[in-house]
Amino acid sequence: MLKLSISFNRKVERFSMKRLDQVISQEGVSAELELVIKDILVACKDIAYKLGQGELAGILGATEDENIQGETQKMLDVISNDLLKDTLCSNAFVKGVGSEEEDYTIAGHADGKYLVTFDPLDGSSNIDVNLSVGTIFSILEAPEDSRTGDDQNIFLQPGRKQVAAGYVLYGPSTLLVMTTGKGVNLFTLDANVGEFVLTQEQLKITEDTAEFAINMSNQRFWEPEMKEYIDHCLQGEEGPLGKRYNMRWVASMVAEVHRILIRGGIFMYPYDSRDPSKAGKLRLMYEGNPMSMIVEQAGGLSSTGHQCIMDVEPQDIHDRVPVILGSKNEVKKVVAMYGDYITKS
Ligand code: AHM
Ligand code: MG
Repeated sequence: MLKLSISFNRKVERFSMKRLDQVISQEGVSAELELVIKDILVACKDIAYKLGQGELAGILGATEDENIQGETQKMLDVISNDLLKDTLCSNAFVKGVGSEEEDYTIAGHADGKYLVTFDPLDGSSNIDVNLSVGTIFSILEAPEDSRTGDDQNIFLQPGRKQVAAGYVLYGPSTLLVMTTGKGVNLFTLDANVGEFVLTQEQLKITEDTAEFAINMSNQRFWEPEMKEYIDHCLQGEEGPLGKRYNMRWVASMVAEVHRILIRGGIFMYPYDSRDPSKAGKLRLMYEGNPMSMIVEQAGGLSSTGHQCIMDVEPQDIHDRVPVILGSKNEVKKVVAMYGDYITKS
């Protein structure tokens, strides 16, 4: 018993007890941006609480509505969206917001400096089965002399222009993973005091991996390059990649990216031919771009197969994008299959 308590105390001491605001100010982030990030997290703490209540609060299950992407909205999709939207639109530094659950962008304050896009509850097919879901956010600067935030054109900037990106993972612990362009830090919500506390600094994704994540049930709709890569993985030691692969699929991008940050891996939601008019399932401005910024800041790579995700020029707030991201050397192998684009990193 004594031994156990000693090692437990050591573990606690090892954690830096820095709070989120201390970390952000060390990164030289402006006071305005800090207030925007803090407001996102105020809403996320509320979402975490509501997810914890679940059936007790009568908020599981679907609504009768669909979002602009034709997906049925869950009650918690709508609640999470309202919390983020209402909190951010009353922040004086937010010019506008764009959300997976809103048809159009919404104006905040005319003089606001920042634009925020978010997926309020990603992986929401997991809600009713009590599995991990998350909130993803991306922050851009509003162009100077831009019109009000209900003009979506001011949002249409490539991911390279993001000034911050992050996600909150609602799992056994509530975690925040965030970057302001100075590496990636992991914070754990201490629910007793309602603060995110730094629990891991400067996350780095391992360069090599033997673990892939893809929805195999879509295999027949993939492009030949993706079919070939997965075929090589499945051949294991005897195949051209020369190693045995493991597979994971949580159906929650936040959970998949988090696993990759912690132990390496590759995540793919590639283009598929189910609906040829769509470039992929995932959305560029509030899924692909923020996750790419996090992954690249942690030393990984992200690609559509043909170009870096953050170089894609958006045409619409709800644009879709093929996503291949994770451990650098494995992403390079997939990209090499497509042949017409070699990553610079
Ligand atoms: P959502 O934003 O509607 O939840 O959809 C995005 C999610 C991702 O989190 C996940 O990677 C993917 O959809 C799972 O898709 P599938 O249903 O094909 O497993
Ligand atoms: Mg999503």
